[in-house]
Amino acid sequence: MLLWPHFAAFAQNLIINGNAERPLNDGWVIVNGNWSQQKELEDGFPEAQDSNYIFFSGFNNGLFGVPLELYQVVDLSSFRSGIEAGLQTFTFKGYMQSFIQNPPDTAQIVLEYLDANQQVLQTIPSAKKTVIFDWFEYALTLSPPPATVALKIRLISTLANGVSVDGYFDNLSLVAVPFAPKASDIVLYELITPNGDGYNDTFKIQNVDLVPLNQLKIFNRSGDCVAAIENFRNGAWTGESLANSTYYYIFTTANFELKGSLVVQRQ
Ligand SMILES: [Ca+2]
Ligand SMILES: [Ca+2]
Ligand SMILES: [Ca+2]
Repeated sequence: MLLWPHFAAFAQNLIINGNAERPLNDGWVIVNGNWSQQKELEDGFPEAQDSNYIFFSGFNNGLFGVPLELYQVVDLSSFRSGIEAGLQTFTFKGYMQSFIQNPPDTAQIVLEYLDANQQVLQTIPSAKKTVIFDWFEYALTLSPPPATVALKIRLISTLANGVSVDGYFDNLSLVAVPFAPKASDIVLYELITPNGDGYNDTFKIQNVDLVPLNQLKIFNRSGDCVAAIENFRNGAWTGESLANSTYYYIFTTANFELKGSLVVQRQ
């Protein structure tokens, strides 16, 4: 009997300490500036968007126009099979505000997709916001390029006025959007030539990692089941003791079933 996966019904925020309610060395890295938790409503600071604290890059008199940066790298490797298949999306949301000055200091969020070598695959910068009196909600849906294994979230505050750098941030979240793989996302190869030459030596199912709980059954022309594999993975199965012939498969997942033919050809 097969047990099918149950997707979590709640949306988990993948960002550590995304609301500045804990010290910023919990989850965040300071590039430059005096970033800290700022308690809301003290000394003219705004009300927090979430709970009691906001991200504040500090007092930096004279650093006009110098971007001060705080960042966090979120590991997305556990979503890799869905990202590689182009099916996994994420929702990002964050809030920005500036102090009531004219001109106001700026707040900007820059997102970067990183590959396994920490190289930047794509950069998504927000506008440099100067919203005062209220929080600006910055929200977008992310579709990472296939090689993505991490997302770098950069908070950048730049001084335009006064002695403190007042681009504020609060309540940042990154949530994976659940998806159910469809039959069209899965492709079964139709030929095995198990002779060790490196070509088609094992049976392959494209995107099989999207459906880790599955069942593969192989039948001969008489309809006898000659092989049954629970939770098939690529790379191992060479057709075992099957003689040269055409066979038929039924590949079963939680949501669909695929049927087709399979040729085993040993030279
Ligand atoms: Ca907060
Ligand atoms: Ca200022
Ligand atoms: Ca071969």
